[in-house]
Amino acid sequence: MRSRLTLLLLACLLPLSACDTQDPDPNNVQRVFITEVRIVDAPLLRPDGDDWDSLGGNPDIYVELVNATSGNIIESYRDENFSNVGDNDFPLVYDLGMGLPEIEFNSFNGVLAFDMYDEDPQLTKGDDDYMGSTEEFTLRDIIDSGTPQFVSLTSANSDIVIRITLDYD
Ligand SMILES: [Ca+2]
Ligand SMILES: [Ca+2]
Ligand SMILES: [Ca+2]
Repeated sequence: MRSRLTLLLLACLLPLSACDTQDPDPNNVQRVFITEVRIVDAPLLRPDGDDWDSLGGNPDIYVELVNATSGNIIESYRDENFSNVGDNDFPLVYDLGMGLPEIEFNSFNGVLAFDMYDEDPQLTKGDDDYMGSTEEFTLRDIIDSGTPQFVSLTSANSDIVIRITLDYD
């Protein structure tokens, strides 16, 4: 009886420890979580040198994770923008799981990117100023590169830098 129980316990524990490994096998990833979105840098002036806001000055920054192929928004932080961002405010950190949910994926081939906006106090998102986008990426490429904990994404002219923190299951 006792040995049967031990076996049963072992059978339960083994899959758990497999899920908990620090260095997951890229061939065996079932789910990917983005647990932090960290805006390391952003353009604080428009490309022509003007302020993003005519009255308020500094930008009220938020990002959206989008499917770059379809344009569909996967996650928007418009309501959690960082207002009147100055040079000393970086990094701007969304610590997901602490009030905002982690972003979970179970398919990895979608082409993704972060779009950045300056939130403006009108009614619709179309009134916000588009500030730029990071490079496009796929979770498949990230997994195949060795399941890194951190990935830095930059815009073509490098004025946007976003670091994401990843967890694998
Ligand atoms: Ca504006
Ligand atoms: Ca502002
Ligand atoms: Ca604004």
